Amino acid sequence: MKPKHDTVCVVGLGYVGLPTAAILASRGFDVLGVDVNAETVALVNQGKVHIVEPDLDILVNGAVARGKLKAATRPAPAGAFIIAVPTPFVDDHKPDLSYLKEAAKSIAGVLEKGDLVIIESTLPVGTTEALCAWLAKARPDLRFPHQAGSEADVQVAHSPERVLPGRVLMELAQNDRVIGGVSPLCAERAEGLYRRFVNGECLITTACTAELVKLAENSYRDVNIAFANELSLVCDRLGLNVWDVADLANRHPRVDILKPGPGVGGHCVAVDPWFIIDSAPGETPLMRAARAVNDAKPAHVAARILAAAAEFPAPRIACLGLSYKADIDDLRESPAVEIVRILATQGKGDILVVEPHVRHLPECLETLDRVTAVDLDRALEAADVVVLLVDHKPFKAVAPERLEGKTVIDTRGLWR
Ligand code: SAJ
Repeated sequence: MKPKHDTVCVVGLGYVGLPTAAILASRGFDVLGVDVNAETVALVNQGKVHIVEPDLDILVNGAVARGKLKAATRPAPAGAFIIAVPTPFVDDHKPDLSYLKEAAKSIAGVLEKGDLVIIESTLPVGTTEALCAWLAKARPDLRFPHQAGSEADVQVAHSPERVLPGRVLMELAQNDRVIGGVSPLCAERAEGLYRRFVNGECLITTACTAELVKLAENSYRDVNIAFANELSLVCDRLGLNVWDVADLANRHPRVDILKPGPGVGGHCVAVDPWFIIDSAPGETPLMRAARAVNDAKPAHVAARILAAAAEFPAPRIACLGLSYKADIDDLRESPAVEIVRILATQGKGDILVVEPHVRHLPECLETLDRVTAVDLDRALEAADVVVLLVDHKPFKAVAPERLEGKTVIDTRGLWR
């Protein structure tokens, strides 16, 4: 066994925690990955992965085979703890910190003087200090940095993950890291750990600033996508092609309009603005409006499809793609799923869904009898209306002749 400072316990083996655990193991740390899901733990211990991410399977397999990565459902003593659990919101858009509280509870019992705790989960401002207070309550025998500053026994920092699904391993190493310490010493300790695998710059700040930086990044993207989506509504109203408008406007040296689409999905860009809005409701009309524009887009697209389908007595509508963005298998909060659901519950005819990255329709669609999963050839052959919902690679290759005579609604500008 290595000295304790070379052991890391990663709590949460999702699309951030598992790659982080595997990279740490590949850089010589002894890593214990912890997850509440016993199936995930069993898979990782067999050297397998439960998420689709390029090269992750090879890295995990190698780390497990060399005995550098193990998984368990409970944490064990380690020099550093990295928390990467979900922080979603509850129904009224309030942050749900229950997974983080559970993670804190689970590590509190094994914490020792000299340890380092880092949260990578996205957090409302003030949560890293709140975590210090939860840990201090559970462990009155230890001093924490929100009270003891540099005299603390345990150092606590926030270093938000910023990796893009589909490019996680590359971005984990190459992206710059924002590291916010509850005290300067906390940040210094955390930086020492990240330096072992980050080739980008480590940017040191306070925990609260790091929290808002991460939220600002995803909110910035949400607001800018909302602008593109609003422009697409304007173009629909005026009978213009939004991609032509955006492309030409983007030839201006200081304009960079993002891509309009069927809406904003995934668990990050559509969620994080709410953490800012919740903490400063009176100051955030723009972010709130952006959320409303992006959330309304699937219903707008569905209405367009329903109007097009109404031209046919028994329309066959091919819907290409279900994931929340291109070339991944993640259906979480996907606008494409919502659009298919609206078509199946409000329209008529058959809906033929093509999603090359998943084996089964999600439960919310599987139970609807007018929805069938088919392959691309069958959908294109049968369809009266072809709707492009996700710009997956195989859809890019569709020859224009195959769309001739059909009504085409391209929400991603792939076939223009
Ligand atoms: N989208 C558009 N138009 C665009 C760009 C995206 O409609 O021009 C849509 C996508 O189709 C998708 C949604 O927005 O439905 C979000 O996709 P995304 O690629 O913008 O972002 P995510 O959610 O996959 O990952 C984001 C990233 N954040 C930023 O780019 C600022 C990533 O770096 C973060 O690590 C991740 O959130 C996270 O975990 O917070």
